[in-house]
Amino acid sequence: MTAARPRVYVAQPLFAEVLAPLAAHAELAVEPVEGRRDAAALAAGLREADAAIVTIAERVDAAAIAGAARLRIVANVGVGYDNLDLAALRAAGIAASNTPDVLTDTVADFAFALLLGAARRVTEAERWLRDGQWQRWSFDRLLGRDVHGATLGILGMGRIGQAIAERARGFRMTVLYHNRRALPPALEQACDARRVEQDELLSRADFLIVAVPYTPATHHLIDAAALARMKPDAFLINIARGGVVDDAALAAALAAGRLGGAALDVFEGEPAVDPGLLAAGHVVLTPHIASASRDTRRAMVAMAVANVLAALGHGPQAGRPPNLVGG
Ligand code: 8YV
Repeated sequence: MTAARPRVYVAQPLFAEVLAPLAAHAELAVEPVEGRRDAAALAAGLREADAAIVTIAERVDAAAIAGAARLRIVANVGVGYDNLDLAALRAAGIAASNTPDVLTDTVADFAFALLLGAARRVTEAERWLRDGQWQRWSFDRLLGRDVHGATLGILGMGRIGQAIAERARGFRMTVLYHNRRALPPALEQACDARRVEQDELLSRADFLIVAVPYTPATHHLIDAAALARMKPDAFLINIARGGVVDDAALAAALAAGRLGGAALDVFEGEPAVDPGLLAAGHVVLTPHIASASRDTRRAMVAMAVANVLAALGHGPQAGRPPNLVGG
């Protein structure tokens, strides 16, 4: 008698050709339609599964895995994994993995796209042009802020923060950062960045990029008090997670003219966006696409596939999924 093939639940219709290697070893149950799974749909998908691939759109908590007796691994497609309840997974003996490194450069590129877009008012200028408002040329219209030579503050100096610092060199920016721990001196020198306390970072940055993971400790790290410490013409860029920035406080600060502008790829309660942010001027808003390049999104799925294959006992890392998180 041959053993039943394991079943892999994939919570979103991810690139079929990248998922294909799984089919040699497992039955694939891929959700056919994109979208946010409600708790019942997710629990139903996980119940029969030996492994699962999920995205930020799925919240994998104790209720979601309550009936998942065979589940061995939840492979998250994303470097951030605040959508996974690691304690619940650990208690149930289920491993969890993420997709570090493959997206670092793509996300750092996008952080600069947001920074430049906000500083030079790119999206605002395009809206103005498309609205048919360009009737005559004017010397002082849509004046932006210079990026070259400005002071860049990076809050969170992990891999992505360091890749952002590397890019800032080309703009001859002064780079300050804050991280719980200082980088080793050689790395700090390579990044040409200097560690300062958080308050100094807030008060000195012309452009502040938020690049910390979302945890209970970083919830509303940028709140009304933090925003009040920033220069009145500074720009805030959030590529981390909604929830690290208090969006309502940011909207209020922008409405009161207490910041130069903002650029946000992530939002509290996304895909909903605070109406105050939608209404604010000098703001660039994008729908959580910092890692969304053609190659990187595929590489992220391939990494999740490798983690699942390893958890199911296949491939060079059989039994040792390479990107486990949560101890
Ligand atoms: C992904 C991200 O879009 O990696 C992350 O943490 O936020 C993004 O790269 C998201 O995780 C998709 O699931």
